[in-house]
Amino acid sequence: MSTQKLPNDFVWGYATASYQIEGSPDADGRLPSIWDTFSHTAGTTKGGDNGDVATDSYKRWKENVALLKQYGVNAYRFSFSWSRIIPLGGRNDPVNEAGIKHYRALIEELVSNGITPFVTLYHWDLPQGLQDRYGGWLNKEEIVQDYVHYAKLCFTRYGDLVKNWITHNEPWCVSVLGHATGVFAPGHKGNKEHWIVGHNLILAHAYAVKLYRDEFKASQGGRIGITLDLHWQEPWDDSPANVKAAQRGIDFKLGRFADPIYKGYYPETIKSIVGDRLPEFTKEELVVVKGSSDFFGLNTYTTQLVKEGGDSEIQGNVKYTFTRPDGTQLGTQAHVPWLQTYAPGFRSLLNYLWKTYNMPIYVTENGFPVKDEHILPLEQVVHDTDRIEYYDRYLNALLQAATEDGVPVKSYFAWSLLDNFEWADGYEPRFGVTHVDYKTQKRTPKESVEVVKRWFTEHIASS
Ligand code: GBH
Repeated sequence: MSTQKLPNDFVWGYATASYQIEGSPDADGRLPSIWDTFSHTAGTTKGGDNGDVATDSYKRWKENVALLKQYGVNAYRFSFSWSRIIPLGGRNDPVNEAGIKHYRALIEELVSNGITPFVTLYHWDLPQGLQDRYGGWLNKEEIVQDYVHYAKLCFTRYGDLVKNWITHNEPWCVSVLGHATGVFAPGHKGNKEHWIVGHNLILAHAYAVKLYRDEFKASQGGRIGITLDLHWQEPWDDSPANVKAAQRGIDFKLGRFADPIYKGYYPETIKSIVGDRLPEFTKEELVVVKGSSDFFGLNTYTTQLVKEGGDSEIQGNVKYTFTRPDGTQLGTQAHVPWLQTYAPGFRSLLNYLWKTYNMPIYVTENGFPVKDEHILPLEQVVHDTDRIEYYDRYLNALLQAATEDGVPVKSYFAWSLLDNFEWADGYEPRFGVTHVDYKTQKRTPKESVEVVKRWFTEHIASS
């Protein structure tokens, strides 16, 4: 095991998102988001689950900060519910002081406990008002202005204390799951809308960053960027066709956002397949888009083996599997079908991002839901061996990337602080390092808490 250490300013903690933990959908003037509407529509989520109560964290936020403190973190990543701050969402709609006050109190409590807040402005819960008014992310002229206005309000009200901003969480999910496969809100299907939505998400991000840099950065001294998601894509074997397929798979999942933002253009592989369904940036827009992130925010959970073929344009006409050519599985199976533990892929991904985009990397999510944890008795739940194995391996892969490969990794946020509402999968998968009893809201730390805490105590340099 490597004896080298992460630098003493290394950022680590846990991540959450507003709709997944808060509950209290009607409290203090909040109006619905598209996730309230979607999860209340029959057939959209497992068991008909919704975020009405979740982990009750709108009320129990102090308890959450106390847990973070107990867990030894130096940072916490969470998101704002836009419709608590501007209930209808738009630039001419009323601002809700009660909503603003809630996040102000949370931020102050974090800071006074020595925990650095990392705020995500948009983790998928668009105000329903904007979806109804003009189609939400589909309407470029409107959504870019409304998003920038919302961002400006947040910089103004919180920027004295918040120095780390994330514009969007995983625009791929908003685009593809929200507007192509339809498994996430607002539940649209098709092969055209998601390219428009992705394009508009990039623009909204870029104009919010421009505003921050023009009007706030000098006085507030913070940083701002976007978080993208990728399962590392490893060719199934070394045949040239599969090697090429893996790169195309990465382009369709990550490059469609990362290349415009960090390099200033869409990948050729996408242009050649999607043709004129892919919107173009104007010259003026490109100036704003290119270089519009101070860092590379990364959410990653697993690795996929990639084969050429298949007719899914959304995934770049490649096929995915966890089964190696010799018939073995890639790693330990999680409760969700899309996740197996494979830490070497994490190390490869960190190297790929550094080599391709040359930006400091903030890992903003990484975590593991233990198989069948929702039906195990609590004494077994807390003994979360597969999660411990996962964190141990992924953290050591991160350390190797940072120390042996020289990749500038700046943060690690484990997903998640608490078991929570796992979107279309409802409450069944449990990603938390803290067990939540949804009947009583009692929190119980799982053993992984101590393992992660000890790991960081031992692997961050003391000065
Ligand atoms: C993250 O998404 C989210 O940011 C977070 O809110 C979530 O709770 C966490 O991961 C755990 O899932 O692609 O149709 O097979 C990670 C990306 C998107 C991967 C949804 C799994 C499953 C649906 N995830 N995807 S599908």
